Amino acid sequence: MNIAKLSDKEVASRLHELPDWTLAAGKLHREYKFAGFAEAFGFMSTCALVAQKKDHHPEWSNVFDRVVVDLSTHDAGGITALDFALATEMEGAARRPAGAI
Ligand code: H2B
Repeated sequence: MNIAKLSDKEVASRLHELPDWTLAAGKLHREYKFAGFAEAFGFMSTCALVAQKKDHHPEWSNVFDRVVVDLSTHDAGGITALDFALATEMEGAARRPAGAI
C-alpha cells in the first residue's frame, strides 16, 4: 500500500488526540497495564483481529499484565495515518472487556 509518512509536525499535532501515547524512537508508543494476564491477552487477541483486518500490524510485547506497543509503518519508513488509526482502535479495545468487539 502506498501511504504517506507524516511529517514530525503532523505527528505532534495528531498525538494530541491520543494523550496516553508518546513518540519514542520514531514510533507511536504506549504501555498498557491490565487487571491480569487474561485481560492483557484478551486485549491482544482483539487487536490482532483488527490488525489482520487492516493489514497493519503492531510491534508489541507482553509480560503478565502489561502490553507495550510501538506503531510505525515499515513500508513508509515512519509514522502514517494507519498507525494513528490502529492506535485509536487499540484505545477502544482496551476499554472493552475481552471478547466484545
Ligand atoms: N504493518 C506495519 N506496521 N507496517 C507495514 O508496513 C506493514 C504492516 N505492511 N503489515 C504490510 C503488513 C505489508 O507487508 C503487506 C504486504 O501489506
